[in-house]
Amino acid sequence: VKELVAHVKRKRKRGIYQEYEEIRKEPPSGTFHCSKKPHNQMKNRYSDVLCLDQSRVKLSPLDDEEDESSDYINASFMDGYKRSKAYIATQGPLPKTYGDFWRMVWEQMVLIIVMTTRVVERGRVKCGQYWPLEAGRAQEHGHFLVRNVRIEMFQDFKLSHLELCNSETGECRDVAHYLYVSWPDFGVPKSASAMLDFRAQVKQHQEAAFQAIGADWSGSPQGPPVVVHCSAGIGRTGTFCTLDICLSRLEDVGTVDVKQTVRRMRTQRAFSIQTWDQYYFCYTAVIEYAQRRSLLAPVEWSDSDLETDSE
Ligand code: PTR
Ligand code: PTR
Repeated sequence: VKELVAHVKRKRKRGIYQEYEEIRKEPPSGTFHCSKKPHNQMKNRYSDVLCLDQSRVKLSPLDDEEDESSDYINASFMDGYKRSKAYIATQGPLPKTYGDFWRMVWEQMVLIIVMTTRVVERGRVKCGQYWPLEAGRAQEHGHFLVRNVRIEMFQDFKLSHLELCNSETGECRDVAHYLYVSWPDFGVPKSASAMLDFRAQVKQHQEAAFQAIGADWSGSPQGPPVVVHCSAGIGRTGTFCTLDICLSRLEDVGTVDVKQTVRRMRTQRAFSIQTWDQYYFCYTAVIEYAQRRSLLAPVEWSDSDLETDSE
């Protein structure tokens, strides 16, 4: 971590900006054929945010369906720290993809959904209301019934305990829905503190949930992926997952590599991390975390460290 601080100080904001620009210039490492199929275009929230064929999440094709693209959803598997397919990064569901979204959650045995956008921001719709907002309410999507059992309010997030029932099989499962509300509409949080608390809460929940289903959490934990989404599923989603990966590695072996983490992530979910300040935030959040855990003495930042356009 000390090296990380030295790296940030040496490069200053501008150097980190250049590091991000390098990553951004690299061409996507794969094709987007499936996302571009005429049948599928309307299933993408943004025409310029497509998913790579190699890592896309495939839905089981619907039986009585003339639509040969019924296996498509704009969602990508992403590896975590020492864990393949730790996350599914996806866009905020559209009304016409609510059924597909819940089908994916069911098929992939998802237990936790992390949402890092609000439904409406600055008067613009960023994501559909694909789950029942109030406790006691239910919504039907295809052959799934989603019921909001109970809500817990926290300062920066809201946890809805959902019950997902499959009317074809009669089975029901509990799914936790974490809605993070404190991400500013533009840019990134000034302090990472709220985000770090949020991540800790999700992680704790995940460990408990995995234990409950008998997954081996120690060593190289396996278990169902966590669904993470924002509006497009690349900016804030990529930032959250990068931070989660970097902190897991820091906890395990005491090192961090933001650049490689983001480059690797981009081979699974193209365009992950959308702005350079999201990228810079990953660095400062790791440093804040290390200080909190007393892995690092308080860092003295001089103004010149934080200048954007010094040479
Ligand atoms: N996609 C935009 C661009 O390429 O310029 C940048 C952008 C990034 C837009 C993030 C919006 C973003 O976040 P939000 O979902 O909060 O509007
Ligand atoms: N076409 C959109 C834009 O350029 O604004 C794509 C986009 C939207 C990209 C939102 C990123 C966005 O942010 P996030 O992934 O955090 O929802």
